[in-house]
Amino acid sequence: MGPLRSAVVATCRALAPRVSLPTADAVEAVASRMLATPSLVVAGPVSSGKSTLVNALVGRRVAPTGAGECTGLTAHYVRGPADRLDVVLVDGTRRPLPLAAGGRVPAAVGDRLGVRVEDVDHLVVTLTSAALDGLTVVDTPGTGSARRPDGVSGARADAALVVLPATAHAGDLDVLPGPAAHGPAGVVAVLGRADTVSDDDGRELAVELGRRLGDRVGPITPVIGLLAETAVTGALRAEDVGALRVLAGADPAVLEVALLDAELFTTADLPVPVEVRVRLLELLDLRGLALGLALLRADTAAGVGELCEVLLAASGLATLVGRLRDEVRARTDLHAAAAGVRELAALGESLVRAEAQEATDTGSPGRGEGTRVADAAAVLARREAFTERALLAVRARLRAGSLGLPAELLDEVDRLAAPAPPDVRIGRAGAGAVELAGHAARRAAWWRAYGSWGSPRRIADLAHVVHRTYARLWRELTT
Ligand SMILES: Nc1nc2c(ncn2[C@@H]2O[C@H](COP(=O)(O)OP(=O)(O)OP(=O)(O)O)[C@@H](O)[C@H]2O)c(=O)[nH]1
Ligand SMILES: [Mg+2]
Repeated sequence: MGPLRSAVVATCRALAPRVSLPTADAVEAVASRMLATPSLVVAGPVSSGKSTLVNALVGRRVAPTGAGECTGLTAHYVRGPADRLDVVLVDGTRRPLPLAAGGRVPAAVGDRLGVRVEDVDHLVVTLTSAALDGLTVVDTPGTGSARRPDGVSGARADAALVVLPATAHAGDLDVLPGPAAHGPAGVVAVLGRADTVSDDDGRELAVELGRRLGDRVGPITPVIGLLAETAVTGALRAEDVGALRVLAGADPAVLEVALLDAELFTTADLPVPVEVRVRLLELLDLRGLALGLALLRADTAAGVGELCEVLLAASGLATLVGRLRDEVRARTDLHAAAAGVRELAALGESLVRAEAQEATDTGSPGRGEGTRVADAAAVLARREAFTERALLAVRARLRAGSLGLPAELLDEVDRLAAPAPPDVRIGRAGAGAVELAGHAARRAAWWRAYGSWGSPRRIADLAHVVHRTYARLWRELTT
């Protein structure tokens, strides 16, 4: 757990013995949420490739994937001592259910348990997979799916991975769970199934998609979830590579045409049985096939390991995991702690109101615990590191275009809020500490002045946050 969440927990622990039991319970609940493993919700339109990416991220082919609406229930993938599946019903009870063949989540969970699907709230899939260490991954039904339960958009999440098709539009982002409401931080967006939408690596398309979505989700990177899943889950077998090797030796003219289309590939005159071709398509699709054939033509001795390396490199999974680590894990402490502070503040406020009402009704003064909770929240919120959170909120508002700041200042705030080392954030990459400190001090002074020129309140607030961030960086660089 990071330092900010620790601070929130410490405050809660100090507060609990000094308030009434029900309030202590509410305060404890805030603390226990700080201790929870951060969760990443994977969201996006139907069939965008969410579950396939979930499998790649957890390193196992466990989430059901397929054409058409496939994921009907939200599923939480968590780390545990043994593989198991639990069905959590709407009434909160949990029922264990065996995983299906190959360790996959079975279809028609409701039928198997003898309950109606409406009575199922979500699934909890516990896996021994080390990839889930410190991160719970939540797969959701596609947005716009008739089967998507109402609860999904309200799901608690520390971060979201949005998997979008090339045809996505801004409306597809409205249904984002949790963090989207707080702006781009904590949201990583990708163009899924990038192999099916373009012949190149999909980068240009992703940039164009980002432009169309109007910056609400930050940069969009292309991923080929299918190739990542095949490469990391051990799905590819030696006989698959053997079949590819046979294909690699087939008539190049026939192959060239066959690789244009899945149906052509299964019907073409090729020296490999049709059912094997179907399996290869499921594992690799046309792009993966082309990559595999190119590898085996260049190196006939290449095996499963070499092919998986090629597939993984083409999939973009490493870039995605890197972004998730940077943007999500680095921010998690801040987001979760800021949420905790907000919860404490809201609790304090509602207690203050209730006590005031009670005082009017009964004439007796309240216990004053509302003020105690609210004060504790305020002390936490003033802590230095929470300015970072404020900075992210400012950046989110700027990106939404509601402040009308000149472009170069917008860029400056954007850079300052990025999860990067101080020299990059200050805009002097590679500079020494003395130069950096000097620049931070100048920008701190500039922003303070900018905020006090009788500027409107919203600009003054923003300038204050930027000023404090520079001041803190300056202090870090000079001590
Ligand atoms: N070619 C290709 N196919 C993919 C890729 N990712 C997923 N698919 C296929 O696309 C179909 C849908 O993938 P899923 O992962 O089930 O998509 P989803 O977003 O979870 O779908 P829903 O749960 O129904 O909303 C499946 O047939 C996958 O095999 C990819 O990167 N490339
Ligand atoms: Mg799915």
